[in-house]
Amino acid sequence: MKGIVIKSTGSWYSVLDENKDVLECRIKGKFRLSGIKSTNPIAVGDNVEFEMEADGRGVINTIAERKNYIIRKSINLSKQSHILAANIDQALLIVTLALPRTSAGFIDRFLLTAEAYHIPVKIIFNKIDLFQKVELMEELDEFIAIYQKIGYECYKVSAIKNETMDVLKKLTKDKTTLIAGHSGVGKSSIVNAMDADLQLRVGQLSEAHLKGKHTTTFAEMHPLSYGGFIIDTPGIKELGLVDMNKEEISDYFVEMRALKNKCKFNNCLHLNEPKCAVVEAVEKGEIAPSRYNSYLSIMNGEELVLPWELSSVTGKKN
Ligand SMILES: Nc1nc2c(ncn2[C@@H]2O[C@H](COP(=O)(O)OP(=O)(O)OP(=O)(O)O)[C@@H](O)[C@H]2O)c(=O)[nH]1
Ligand SMILES: [Mg+2]
Ligand SMILES: [Zn+2]
Repeated sequence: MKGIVIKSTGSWYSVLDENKDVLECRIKGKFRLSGIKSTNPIAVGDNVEFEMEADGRGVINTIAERKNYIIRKSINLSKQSHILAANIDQALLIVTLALPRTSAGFIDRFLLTAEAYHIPVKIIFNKIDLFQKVELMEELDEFIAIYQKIGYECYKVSAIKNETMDVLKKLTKDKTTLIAGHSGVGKSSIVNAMDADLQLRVGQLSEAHLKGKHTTTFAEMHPLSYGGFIIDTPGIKELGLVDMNKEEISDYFVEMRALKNKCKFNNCLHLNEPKCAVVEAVEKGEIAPSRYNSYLSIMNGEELVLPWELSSVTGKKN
């Protein structure tokens, strides 16, 4: 029998089979994945094969090859990673300029990582109901213009305005979508508003810290009533670092990559080199200063702070 893992609780996995029944399964023997040391061999999003046992529970015996996965790196010395989810088609990066305000630096770091692993990202600006003032809306539109100009689709939504959810339903239908973003930006609220059949826990914003509490604690995949799956990930809790060469970084800033061949030196790092097309574009206002600043801070080795690392490396059963 075949199915897809929609929840993992350590030793048991909930598997949605081809008849849309959810079965509890465990793993037979040991699964080892090449390349990574992981605390969990199977994650939500994994396509698996299993057999039913006499007690009505299943035993997973095969994991299909993954097209990608995200892992959360451990922060202790064990070097073990935790696979959060596999086989992701796209990410919706939920951000807001209301509380807790998302920084351009965070968005740019997320986009960089997603570009590196070829996961398409759409940016969702939530909580627009809080933007009554014209100045705030203008600020929001200026912010959005930066990302639209370089090719990222942006949408303005509010989890409490149902009419703004229609576009998200279209975007997510029949796809496996990772819902990403800081704690408290409204990921779970948006998912609940997109599909009335889902009722994820929504946290209260803690006024004292102006940061959300971490209401969602582990990744879980939710089948959408209109087709497709949503993976609601926890907000930032542990921080994962992405290893990337300095030479590579501008390849994942799409507007810089486009200018690469116009720099005088083909190994130009777009810092102080003469006749650098990227620096010229920044001076002419063609590249947004905030984007270039994010680039500089990453080049300066300032932490590439992301809640997880995306990976396109295939994990296989030995
Ligand atoms: N005014 C307003 N409040 C919102 C909106 N979306 C979410 N909220 C509120 O923001 C708070 C956090 O929402 P959640 O949906 O729990 O946020 P989350 O991103 O899932 O947070 P974590 O699970 O901790 O990562 C809750 O108090 C929501 O009611 C919105 O569009 N407008
Ligand atoms: Mg949540
Ligand atoms: Zn250059």
